[in-house]
Amino acid sequence: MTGLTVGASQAAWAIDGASYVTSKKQKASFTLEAAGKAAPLYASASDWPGVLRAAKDLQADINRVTSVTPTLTTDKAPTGKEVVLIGTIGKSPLIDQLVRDKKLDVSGVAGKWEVFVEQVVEKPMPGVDRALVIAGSDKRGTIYGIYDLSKEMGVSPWYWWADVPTPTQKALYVSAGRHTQGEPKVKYRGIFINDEAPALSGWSKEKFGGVNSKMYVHMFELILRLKGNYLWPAMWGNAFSDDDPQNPVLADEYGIVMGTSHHEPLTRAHDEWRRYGKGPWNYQTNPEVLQEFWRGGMKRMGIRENVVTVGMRGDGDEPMSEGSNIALLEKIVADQRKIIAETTGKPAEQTPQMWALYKEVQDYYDKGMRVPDDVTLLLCDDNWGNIRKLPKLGDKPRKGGYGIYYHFDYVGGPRNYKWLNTNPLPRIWEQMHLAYEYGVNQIWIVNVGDLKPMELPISFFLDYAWNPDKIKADQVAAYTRQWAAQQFGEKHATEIGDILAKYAKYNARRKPELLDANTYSLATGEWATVVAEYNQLLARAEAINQKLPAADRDAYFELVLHPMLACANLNELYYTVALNWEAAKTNQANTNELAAKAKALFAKDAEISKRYNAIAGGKWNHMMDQTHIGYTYWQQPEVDKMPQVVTLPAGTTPAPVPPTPSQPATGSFVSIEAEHYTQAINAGSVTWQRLPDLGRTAGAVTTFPVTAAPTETPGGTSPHLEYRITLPQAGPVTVQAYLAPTLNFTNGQGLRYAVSIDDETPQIINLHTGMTADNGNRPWEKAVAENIILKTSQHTLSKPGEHVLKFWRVDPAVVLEKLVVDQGGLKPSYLGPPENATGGKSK
Ligand code: REL
Repeated sequence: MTGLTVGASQAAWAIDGASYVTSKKQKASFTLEAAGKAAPLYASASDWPGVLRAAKDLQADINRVTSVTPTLTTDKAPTGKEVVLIGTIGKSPLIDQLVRDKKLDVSGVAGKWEVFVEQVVEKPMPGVDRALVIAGSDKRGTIYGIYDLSKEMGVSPWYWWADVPTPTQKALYVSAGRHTQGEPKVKYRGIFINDEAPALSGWSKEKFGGVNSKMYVHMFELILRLKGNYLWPAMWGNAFSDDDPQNPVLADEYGIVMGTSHHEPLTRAHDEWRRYGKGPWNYQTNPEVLQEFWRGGMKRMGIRENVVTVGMRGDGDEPMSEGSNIALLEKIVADQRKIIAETTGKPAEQTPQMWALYKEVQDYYDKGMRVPDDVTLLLCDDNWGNIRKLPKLGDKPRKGGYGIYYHFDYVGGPRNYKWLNTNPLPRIWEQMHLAYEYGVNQIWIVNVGDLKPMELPISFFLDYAWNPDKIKADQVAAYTRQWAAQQFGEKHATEIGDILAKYAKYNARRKPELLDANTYSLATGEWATVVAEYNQLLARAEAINQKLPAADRDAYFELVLHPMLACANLNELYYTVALNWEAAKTNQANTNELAAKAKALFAKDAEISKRYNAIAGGKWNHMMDQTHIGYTYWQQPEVDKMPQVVTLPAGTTPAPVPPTPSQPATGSFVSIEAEHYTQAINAGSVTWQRLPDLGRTAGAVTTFPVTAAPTETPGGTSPHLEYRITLPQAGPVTVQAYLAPTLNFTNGQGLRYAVSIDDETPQIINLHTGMTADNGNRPWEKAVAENIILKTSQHTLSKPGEHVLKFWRVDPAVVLEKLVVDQGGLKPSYLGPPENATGGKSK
């Protein structure tokens, strides 16, 4: 990297300010390294082992950037012109002395949760001219301070997990002054490694001999570099504390708060019950054995940091039996808390706990089940990234507060999605913004599958959790660009950012596991367009690959090129199968050629996965072992299966190949992207807000604040959007509204909007009529599979020509993506017709 400011191009999130690390000396800046000499590092031996360990990472990181390794001492404070002093307030005598001497300003730091400050201090003590002090309010505060410096120096948090090379510098300076990011807004911010077979399990077994501490230390380090603090470990045949006793010890030493998943109470992995459990997993019939089992978990936990799961589901994450009732469940929690109190020797409320309202457990809550106030209520999404429930505004605050359990990966209905990233950041932003605004700030945890290839959404989730106020709806693209810059430098950051955003957007139209030849419409040319879009992305990704230095290529393949290759190929495969079927209907001459092409694309898919597994000298072997072709129901196929193609028998008289169809751009319908409104009418505090790039085709529109009361009687000057449209005839029309699959998170009557044309009375439409987020509920399954809620209303036009379509706000959090007004003749398609009007505004 050639820029003068190291961090400006490297910092993960520097939109609001330049980096404090530069490669050029500035007035009163601190010299971390120059002319082959690095400032010595010091941390007190009495500090947390996790701080001392992270200080060693800083030592290694400085070497990564400058090829110079600074000394690191922990016994006597270093002397010299310039030194780096690292320590935790209350644990490092040296830091405490600096505070007493009023050399270090710890206002807003001391006594807080996970706060760090980095300050250049003149004459901190005799014999030292200037120090860079990295101080933390607590263990993780100091560790985050260390890793923040590393990140600003240009070391990506993903340097190991995605092989991101570190740009080298001749010198490193830290600008004068005080640098801090304050307290995180969300207390526990973490990931859940889940559904980890075959990919992560196979990889970890080959590289580390199992899902053990040799692997986990890399994960702990990554989480801390991303300023996360919380982990639910892998549990598919894996049991974190039982498999390797070093796992929990090292997690605690590193500074990771451990948990177990929503259905694994009192720190006991599900697989431990399979290994050691006696009798049924049933509290009614087997309470003593279960209590003993759980007691063992709590004893093993000791004083290590944990958020303890309470409650109970059926064995293996199944619903409890019909007969289970709320009284029994409340008793289970009460008994679990007795065990917690007994084993910790402290009142139960002094141990952080959470109760997850996952699937049917939420029904228990809705029917009145309660847990003590200090237990965090972990609210959940529907496993498809749509939040099911949020606290009611104005409810009495709970001591344990609320959390969210979110998914980037899932095993279950209507279909597993475990392969590649299908989670566009704008929607994650919108849903987690909603959660935050409704007061969910105790726990944010996300199911990330095998961890790879979810690098970008993981970074975003944890960065956003740190401070949701810092990333606005219209800054999500800038975040992605900045992330791309962190991994690959400034030069191609805009292009790479856009490619990353687009590929997740396209994949979210329909998860790859749900794709088949019938997904998109052949007749309208939709299939051809979708494939062309993927192929354009791939061409852009390939072009950048050619321009990148060889050292960047592994990281680039893992993060950018592989998903592009794989998804473009997969879509082309199904498209080719669709063409083959169509050709076979009329014995077209190209039928067999298309069948052969489809087979070649299927073979290429396996090649692409193989290439991933071989990247970086085989470092990620097995990470791309996940099957993804040939699903017939929710569960994955054992092996990828070639979709059926038709070949014409020899001797068939071939028919000519007809021209490729395309959708007519005009007709007796109008299709408008929601963000292309003519006019937005705001009222009071309620304003219309664009959500750029959210949705299947363009961006979306919603109203803010998301906590504002409903507009019960829309009309007149109440908040609405106007779209000027022109239609050739008078008479009946259907208005189709394409809406993001937001759920009825208020658990009220359902979210509503209203729609009218010209001076009609607005018709109120409920998004959630007949929809509950349950497997087997058809409207919900359709909405998540198609990633859209499509609602229609009937209207009558009094005259041909120009009209004003009005989309009225009723409830908050309704996210509109697209409107289609149809007078008849609209051909069916998956995404709806492409835009053919702009609502009267020039595009
Ligand atoms: O995605 C989920 O939340 C659940 O399906 C998992 O937590 C579940 O426990 C599964 O991995 C196996 O038990």
